[in-house]
Amino acid sequence: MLTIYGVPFSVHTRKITLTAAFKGLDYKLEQVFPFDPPQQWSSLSPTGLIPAIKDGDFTLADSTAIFLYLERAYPAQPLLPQDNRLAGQALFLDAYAGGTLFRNVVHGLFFQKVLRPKVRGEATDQAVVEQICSGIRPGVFGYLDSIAGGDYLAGNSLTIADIAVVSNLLTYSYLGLEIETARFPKLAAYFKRQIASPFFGAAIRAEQAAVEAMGLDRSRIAA
Ligand SMILES: N[C@@H](CCC(=O)N[C@@H](CS)C(=O)NCC(=O)O)C(=O)O
Repeated sequence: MLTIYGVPFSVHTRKITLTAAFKGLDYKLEQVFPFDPPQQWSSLSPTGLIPAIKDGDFTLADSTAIFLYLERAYPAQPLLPQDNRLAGQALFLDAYAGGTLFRNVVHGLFFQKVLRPKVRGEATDQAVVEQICSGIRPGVFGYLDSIAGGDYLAGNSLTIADIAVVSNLLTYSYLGLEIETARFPKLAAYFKRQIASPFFGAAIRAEQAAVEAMGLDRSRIAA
């Protein structure tokens, strides 16, 4: 059985639990908080970050490396399009989700609104929240809005691009923050459609207990 190490509300762990679920893989999620890792964690994850996996005697870290491994090891139910150009676009959007949407927007907001008050016992720095929301977020959401007109982000079926972007937007929503319909109409509608789908709906229900235990806000997610 595949073991995935991480926490359910982590953007990158969710990318892998969703990939495994889409492929119908039998997996268990073993809880690892990157701020309080188990002994020998660095042998599984050299960066110290989550997620990592164990598949038989094989271990691997980094959500994109893990995704590409799973895509090749379990090719049924593909999440990368056959078409070379669409596959390239899907991988670009996965990189954009991890390198720009997460790194520049969601990570900082999660750190300020959840990790500082709930884990570190420090106050949220509202100036940083404001700078991310008003200074950085509009450009990132604006780009995503410009490409979010269809049912899916790369081609005509669900790909890793949708999983990576929706995973970020879910964690963003758990911060009690909105994707404003008037400002980002296509992105807001795309996200609403995705989370209403049976696939994402099941994932949202599966993580509900962990999300509530962390004191996150589910009010923007109608599961
Ligand atoms: N490139 C890595 C990024 C993973 C990552 O940033 N994970 C976050 C949780 S979503 C983490 O471990 N954060 C802890 C930290 O920043 O120390 C991947 O795709 O797996």
